[in-house]
Amino acid sequence: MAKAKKLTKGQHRRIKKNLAGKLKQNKQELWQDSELGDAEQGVIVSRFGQHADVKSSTGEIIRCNIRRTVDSLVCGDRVQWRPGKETKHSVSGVIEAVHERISVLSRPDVYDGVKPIAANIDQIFIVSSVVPAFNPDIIDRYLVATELTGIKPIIVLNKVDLLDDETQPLIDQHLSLYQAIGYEVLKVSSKHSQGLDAIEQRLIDKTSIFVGQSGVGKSTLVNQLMPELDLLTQEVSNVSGLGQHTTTVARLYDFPAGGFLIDSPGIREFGLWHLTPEQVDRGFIEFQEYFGYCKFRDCKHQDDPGCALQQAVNDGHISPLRFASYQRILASLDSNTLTSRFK
Ligand SMILES: Nc1nc2c(ncn2[C@@H]2O[C@H](COP(=O)(O)OP(=O)(O)OP(=O)(O)O)[C@@H](O)[C@H]2O)c(=O)[nH]1
Ligand SMILES: [Mg+2]
Ligand SMILES: [Zn+2]
Repeated sequence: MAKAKKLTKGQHRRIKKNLAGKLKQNKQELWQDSELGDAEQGVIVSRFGQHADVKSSTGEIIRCNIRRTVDSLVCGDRVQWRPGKETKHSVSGVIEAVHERISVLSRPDVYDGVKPIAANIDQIFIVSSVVPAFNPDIIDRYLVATELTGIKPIIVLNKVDLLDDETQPLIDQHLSLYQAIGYEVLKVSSKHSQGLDAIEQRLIDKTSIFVGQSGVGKSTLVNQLMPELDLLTQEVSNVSGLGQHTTTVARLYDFPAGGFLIDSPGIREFGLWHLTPEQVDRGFIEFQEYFGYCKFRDCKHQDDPGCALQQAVNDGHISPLRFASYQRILASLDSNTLTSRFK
């Protein structure tokens, strides 16, 4: 059998673009004005490619096409949509417009630039756990993102049942740091239904999202909170030691006691390449009172003489762990060759 020739990245992109163009054309032909009912309001439950599921004001979930004029649409968006008088290829309506967002959580993507993940969120539960690995850098990166968007972060340590004498003190040290600077930290085990009340209480009447690495147990937590959903979960791989990216698309669920909960796909890294150093500065809340007091106005806060931040670390006011994490984030902005794509 002839060996299939590998496509170059450029060819892939062109094919994807052509296909997208064709899909758009088809979609335009799909619905005439006379085939659609009156405009209604709804919320996006999930978005996938050219389609999205909308929850109507009566609670029904309707699969819709997306009008070409709608250029950005994610889970949590409030929309105006129109029902089709009949269903075509399992699509029963069209999304016509998106209402202004009160908040949006975004992350940069190598191919697509800055991508929104979810909209109109009140709080982000940053889920971590000892398996696959406790990763405070990812927590810090999410904290920067939330400080810039005004969305409230809550740090969750899941799988406390797996902590042992070696891991517990290290993780406790990190978590108490977050508590000391004013963040809320919840320790839970979804496996043993431990500590879930605290999450439940905070979900009521809010729109919340669970984020974090793949395999930390986001979907397991959702299942514990809403057993009727029975979401797919998967063990962390024995081979790679990593999560298996089981959840593939963000999806919004009604929380029975009021509010919405979004389960999101796990990430490997949370890039902040799209931010300026000044924005990263704003993301470290306990550093704020020291900015502006360095000896040199253009202090890079590395090993510059007279650095007020470094002094605060020496005096025990800023944790060396957080300071090191801050410097790693700043370094990652510099070393990123893709930055130009996001300008
Ligand atoms: N021991 C223990 N295992 C847990 C706990 N919570 C979840 N797990 C296990 O962790 C694994 C991963 O859980 P998932 O819920 O699929 O993780 P996820 O964060 O949704 O992963 P992605 O969808 O890939 O992002 C599963 O095998 C769960 O059974 C816990 O509290 N304790
Ligand atoms: Mg999941
Ligand atoms: Zn400085």
